[in-house]
Amino acid sequence: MFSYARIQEAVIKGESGSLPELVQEAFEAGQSAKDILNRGLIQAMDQVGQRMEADEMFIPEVLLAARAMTATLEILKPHLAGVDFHAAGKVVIGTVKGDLHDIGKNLVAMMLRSAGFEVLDLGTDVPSTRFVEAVKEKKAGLVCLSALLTTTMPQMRIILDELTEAGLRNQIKVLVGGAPVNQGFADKIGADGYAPDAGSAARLAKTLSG
Ligand code: B1M
Repeated sequence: MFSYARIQEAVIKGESGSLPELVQEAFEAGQSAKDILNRGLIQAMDQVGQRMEADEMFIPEVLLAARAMTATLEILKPHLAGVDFHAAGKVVIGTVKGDLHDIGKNLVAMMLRSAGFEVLDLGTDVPSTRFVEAVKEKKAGLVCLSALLTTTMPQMRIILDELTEAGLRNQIKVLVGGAPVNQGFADKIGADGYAPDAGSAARLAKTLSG
């Protein structure tokens, strides 16, 4: 028997195997792909984000949920023609120059995608000039910067300065994160926001893009 609660539960528990059948049941019950996306998958990932913030879900479980969400999206994609899937906005994300850590950044990118953002992931060790170019090319509204080393955190200020020099700063919101980063540092360098984890990053991104 179809229910959105069941789809949400399957995504949250990372039950990739049961999702094709649940999606099929939803279609047979007359639900549209758009509804399955918004009322099933995206709401489930919102809950994942909240549970992560509350320390009720941890990285391996979040990765499983994100994988289940991605696999289900593949099933829905052919039925989603015409749906503005990236309605939340465009985001450029990367780990700053000199820094090769990408597990947290990948998690943030996944949560942003799940929240409906179109995400351009520049990878790791990304020079400041590349962030500026990407914002211009992509006409992004948001940049998310990740740093895991105290020695690479200063890159974030350099990127903010270069966005200002390029005349882009007033068109774009900048979010920062990563283990050594905190709200005080974000305030000091003039970032628009700081998020301690991927769930709150996606939530803050939505608020700032709102
Ligand atoms: Co490195 N490393 N590492 N490392 N490494 C740390 C970060 C370290 C704390 C370990 C330690 O000494 N205790 C330490 C940094 C010390 C410091 O500067 N304060 C360290 C060091 C020193 C180094 C090297 C210099 C070691 C060496 O070679 N001597 C070297 C540097 C290489 C380089 O980057 N140039 C190095 C290398 C590596 C590996 C390559 C081996 C590997 C990275 C593999 C990879 O990422 N593909 C690695 C790893 C795995 C770690 C630890 C163990 C784990 C990091 C991780 O993935 N955590 C780490 C110690 C630790 O944190 N316990 C450590 C899990 C991940 C989910 O968390 O990335 O914090 P995190 O992301 C979180 C939040 O921070 C937030 O969301 C995520 C969770 O939801 N978040 C954001 C992250 N980015 C965000 C962006 C946002 C918002 C939120 O945008 C808005």
